[in-house]
Amino acid sequence: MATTRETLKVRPAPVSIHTECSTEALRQAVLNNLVYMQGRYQEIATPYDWYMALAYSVRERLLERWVETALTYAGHDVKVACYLSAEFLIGPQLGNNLINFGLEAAAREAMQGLGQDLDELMMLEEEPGLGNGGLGRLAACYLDSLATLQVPAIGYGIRYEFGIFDQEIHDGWQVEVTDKWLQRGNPWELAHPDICYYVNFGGHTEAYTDEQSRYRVRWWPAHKVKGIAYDTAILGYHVNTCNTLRLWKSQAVESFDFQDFNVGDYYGAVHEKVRSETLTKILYPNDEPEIGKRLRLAQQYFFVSCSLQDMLRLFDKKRENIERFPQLFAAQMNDTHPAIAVAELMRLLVDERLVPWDEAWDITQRTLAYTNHTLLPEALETWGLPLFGSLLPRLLEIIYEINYRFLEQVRQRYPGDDARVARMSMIDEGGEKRVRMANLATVGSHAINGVAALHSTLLKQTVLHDFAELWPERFFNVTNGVTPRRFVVLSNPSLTQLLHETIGDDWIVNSSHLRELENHVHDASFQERWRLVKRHNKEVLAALIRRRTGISVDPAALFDIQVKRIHEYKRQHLNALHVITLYARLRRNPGLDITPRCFIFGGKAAPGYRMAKLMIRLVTGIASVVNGDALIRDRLKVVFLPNFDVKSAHAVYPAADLSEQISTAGKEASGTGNMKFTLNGALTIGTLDGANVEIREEVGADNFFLFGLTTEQVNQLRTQGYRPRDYYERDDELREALDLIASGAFAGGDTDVFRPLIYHLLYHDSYFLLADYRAYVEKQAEVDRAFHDTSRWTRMSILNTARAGKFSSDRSIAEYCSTIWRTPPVPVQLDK
Ligand code: NBG
Repeated sequence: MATTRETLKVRPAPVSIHTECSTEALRQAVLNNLVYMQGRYQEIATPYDWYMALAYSVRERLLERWVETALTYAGHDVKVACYLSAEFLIGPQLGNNLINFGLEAAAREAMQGLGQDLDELMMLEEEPGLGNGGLGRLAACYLDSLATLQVPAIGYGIRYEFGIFDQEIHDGWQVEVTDKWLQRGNPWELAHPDICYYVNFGGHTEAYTDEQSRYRVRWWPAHKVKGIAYDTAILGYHVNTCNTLRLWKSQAVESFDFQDFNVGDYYGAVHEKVRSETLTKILYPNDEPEIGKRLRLAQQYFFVSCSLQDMLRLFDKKRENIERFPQLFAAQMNDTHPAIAVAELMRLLVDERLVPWDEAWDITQRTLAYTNHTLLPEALETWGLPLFGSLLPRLLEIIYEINYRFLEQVRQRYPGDDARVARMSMIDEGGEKRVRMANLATVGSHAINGVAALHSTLLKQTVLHDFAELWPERFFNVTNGVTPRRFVVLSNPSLTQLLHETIGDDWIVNSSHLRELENHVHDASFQERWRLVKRHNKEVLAALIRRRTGISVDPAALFDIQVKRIHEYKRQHLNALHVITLYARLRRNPGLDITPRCFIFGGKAAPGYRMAKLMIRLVTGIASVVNGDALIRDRLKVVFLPNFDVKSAHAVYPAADLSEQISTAGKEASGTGNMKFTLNGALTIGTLDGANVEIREEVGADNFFLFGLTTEQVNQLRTQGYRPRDYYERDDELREALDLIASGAFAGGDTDVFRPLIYHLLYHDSYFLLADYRAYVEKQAEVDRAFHDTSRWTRMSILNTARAGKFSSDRSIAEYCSTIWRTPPVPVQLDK
C-alpha cells in the first residue's frame, strides 16, 4: 500500500516550541536549542552558538512542511522533476529560509531580545561552496523556483566534503585554501544512512544465458562504494512546499572490509575504506583539462547511479508498471556531468529489471533531457576509452550498443555520409579514442536545450548541428533566470522596501509586475529615493571592501563591477586595459575632468589555469599603482575583492552602477550575473553575447551600453586572418596601455611577469581583445558622460529593474515544466 496520511498511525502532536512562529516561541526555541543542541548556556555562548541555535530553530519549523510535502507527493499520482547536477551553489541558508518562511521579522526581534544581532549572526554562516560558478548557482536558483511554484522536485548531487577553494590574495597572486565548510557542522542537512545504494566500479563483465534462455550480462566489479543520502530542505517562498536537495556522500561497503579482515589484512581493509570515502571529498574546479581525472568520472557515475536507483525506489513504492516511469519522473541532466545517466538507466532497466532493450530505451529517452551550458570546445567532456572501460566496463558496453543502433539510424537516413556518421558517433575515433558525453546526452534525451536564445541558435549551428538536423523537434531554448528572493529580497532589503511602498510585493512571485515601476520613472521624489537606496548599498559594499582589503572607496564614485570566474573569454583583462587607459590619460593630463570611478573585480581562477591567475595579478598590480598614486586623487580606485562567493555576492550586485558583461561574442552561453545586476538597477556595458542580447531587448537599446564585434564578425575576422598586432600599431592608447604592462609598471619593475599575457595578446589574442578595445573605450566614455546626468542615469537604472522581470528563474522553470518536464504544480496543505 502506498504511504498516505491514513496509513500513518502515529503523528507527532504539534509542539508549539518546534513549530510556532511568534517571536516568543522562536525565542524559547533558540534558548532550548542553545542548551539541547549546542550544549551551551547563555553566559558562555559564542555568537556561533547563537547562530547554530537559531538555525536549528528554523530547521524545526521547516520540518513540518518538509514531511507534509513528502507525504503529499507519496500519496498522489504526481510527476517529480529530478534535477541531476554535479554542482549546487546554494549559498547561505539562514537568511533565505527566514524570508521564504516569512519569519524574518520575528527572528530579528527574538534575537534582539537575546542580545544578538540577526545580520551579524547571518554573516557567521559558512556557505556550502558546492559549485564553481554560474552553472551551480543556476541549479540553486532553479530549486528555489521549483519550490515556490509548488512543483514536486528533487535536486540530486554530490556532498563534497571540500567545496570550491577559498581564495586569498598574497603579494597580488591568488592562493587557494581548502574550503572546510563542514568543520563546524551543518545545521541544514539531515543524514539518512538508511537511504543508501551500492555503486560498482572496475572489474569485468560476463555474458550468459539465464534459465529462461535470455541473454544477460553480469558485472563483476573490482569494488563497490556505498552512497548515503544527505538531505537539505528547499522551502518555497510563502508556500508550504518544501522540496529536497539530496546529496550523496560515499562510504566504504562494510562487507568488503570484513572479507579482508577475515584473512587478516586489517590495513588493507582500512585502505579500502579510505579509498571509497575519497570519492566525494573534493569538488573539481572547472576550466582545467580533464585529462586523467579518473576520480571525476567516478564521482559522476557515483552520484548518477545513486540518484537513478533512488528514483526507481520511489517509483516502486507506487506499485506501477515500469513503462509509467517517465510519467512519474523527469530527469534533467545539467550539462554533460550527469550524461552517464543515459547508460546507467539502461543498465538498471535491462540488466537489473530485465526490461527488453527497446522498451528500456523508450523509457530512458522519455525520462531524460539535457541542457548544454557551453560551446567552448575545451569544456565539452570526453573520456579516454581505456580509462572509461576500466572504470565502468558494463557502461561502456551499453554505450557501444546504443551507439551501434543509433548510427544504423543515421546511415539509413544519410546513406554513404561516413563523415556525418563519424561526427555523430558517441566515440571519437580520431586519435586516441574517446567517449563523447555531449553526443551520449543528446541521443538519450527527448529534449535538448541551450540557456539563452543566441546560445541555443549557435548550439544548433555548431556543436550539435547534425543532431538538430536529424531531430529539429527535440531542440529548445530556455533562457536562464535568477531567483528574485535571494538576489533582491534577501540581498537588497532597501530596494525591496522601496518597491514594497511603491508597487507592493507581488513582483516577488510575479516578476513581470516590476513593470509597474515605469509609472514612477519621471517622479523626481521617487528618483531621489531610488538614488538613496543605491547610495546605501554602495556604503555597505564600501565597508566590506575596507574590511577585506583595507582600501577605502568613495560611495559617490561610479561603481563599475565585474564579478565572475576569471577566464580569458570573459575578458577581465579588457576591463583592465580600460583602467590603464584612464590612468595614463590622467597621468598625462592631471586636470582632466572625468567621473570618479571605482573599479571592482572579483572571481576565482581555476588553480591550474595560469593565464587566469596572471589576469588576477594584473588587476592587483594595477590596483596598487593607481590607488597609491597621489596624482590620481581618488578619481580612480581599483579593487580586487578576494573570495567572491554567494555571500559576498549579496553585497556586490545591489551596489553596482555599471555591470561589466564583456565576453567575446559567441562565447558566454548565457551569464546569470548580468541578470542579477540588471534586477538591482545596474546598467550594463556589454557585447551581444549570451543573455545580454535578451537583456538589451527587454530594457531597451537606450538603456544599455552596447559595444564590440558580433559573433558573425568575430568568425569572419578569424577566417580572414586576425592580426592583433596591427591594432597595437595603429592605436596609440592601446599601445601605451600594453607597453605600460610590458614595462613592469604594475609588477614593481619586473618585466617578465606579464610577458606571456602580452605575447599572447599581440600574436594570438584568441578572444579578440585588441579588436574590441577601441569600441569598448569609447563606449566607456559614453558611460562617463551619462553618469554625469544624474537624473537620466537614475531613469535608466529604474527602467533596468522595471524591465528585468523576464530574468526571474520562475519564468525559466515555468518553461521547463510546461515544455520539457510536463510537471504540473501540486500544492501542499498543512494539516492544521
Ligand atoms: C556556464 C556558462 C554561463 C551560464 C551558466 C549557466 C558552464 C559549463 N557553463 O554562461 O558559461 O550562464 O553555465 O547556464 O559552467
